[in-house]
Amino acid sequence: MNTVKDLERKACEIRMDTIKLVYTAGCGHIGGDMSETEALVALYYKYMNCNPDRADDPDRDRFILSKGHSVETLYCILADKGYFDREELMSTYCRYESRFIGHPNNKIPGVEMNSGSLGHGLPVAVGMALAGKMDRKDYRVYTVMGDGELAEGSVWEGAMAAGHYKLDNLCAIVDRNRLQISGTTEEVMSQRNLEERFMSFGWNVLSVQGNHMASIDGALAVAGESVGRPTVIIANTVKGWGVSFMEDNASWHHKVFNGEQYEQAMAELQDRRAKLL
Ligand SMILES: Cc1ncc(C[n+]2csc(CCOP(=O)(O)OP(=O)(O)O)c2C)c(N)n1
Ligand SMILES: [Mg+2]
Repeated sequence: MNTVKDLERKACEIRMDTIKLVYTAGCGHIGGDMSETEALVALYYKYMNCNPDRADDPDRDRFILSKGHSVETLYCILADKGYFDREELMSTYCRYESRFIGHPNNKIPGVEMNSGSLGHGLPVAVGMALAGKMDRKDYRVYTVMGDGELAEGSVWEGAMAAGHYKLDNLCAIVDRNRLQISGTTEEVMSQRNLEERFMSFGWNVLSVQGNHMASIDGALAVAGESVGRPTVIIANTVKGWGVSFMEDNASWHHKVFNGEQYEQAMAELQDRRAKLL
């Protein structure tokens, strides 16, 4: 799956699966799921060397969803790729005794790290990338962080270490949707001069429209060419992207659809998908 149109179609299908999952389970972090979809789809369907038949392959590329609350998109992708049964996910997600809890669980094939407590994905990704260098392995490490998450001090320790060790096998993506749990990042903890801050730690910095597949695709290709510097892609996104009434609305950080909203969301995405055929 290499063309931008194929990836756009896949992103639309993953959004529909994610919405169905959240509606069926009655819980989930749907706003951040929608903003990160292009990045995760481009990674899993084009860039990452990973295979469900060899989920523990030492040479696999690694992905850490540092903003672990938006796990529904990741689970829908892993199910679609065959890491586990889609029906098990759909029927048990967030239910009592299910292995599919509401955040990434590393007992699930394909999940590298438990996350949900924000601020830990980048430091662990740095460790994995450094280990890859020390072991002379060719694998790459990717992580997706939220912009609210950047308020955690551990993110900046990780950023400093990645620059120091010249980890060009590391690519971090910031889901820059400008909202966090209870309002705008500007109100809660402003994130000004993000590009300059990463640059000052020795990173290769790319800033793109994060819900535009061709832009994310291009940035990931450029990240793969970086020599001697880790890459950060500031993905300027819209929280809730793809469903009109959810877009750029903080109240959809962690809200569940009623029946009417569910039907409308699915209808909008079906329309979009039809245009992509
Ligand atoms: C250490 C920590 N503090 C607080 C929370 C509660 N929390 C869950 S999601 C969230 C907002 C995250 O916002 P952002 O990183 O921007 O994610 P997105 O907008 O992509 O959903 C917060 C504060 C948490 N999970 N971990
Ligand atoms: Mg955010």
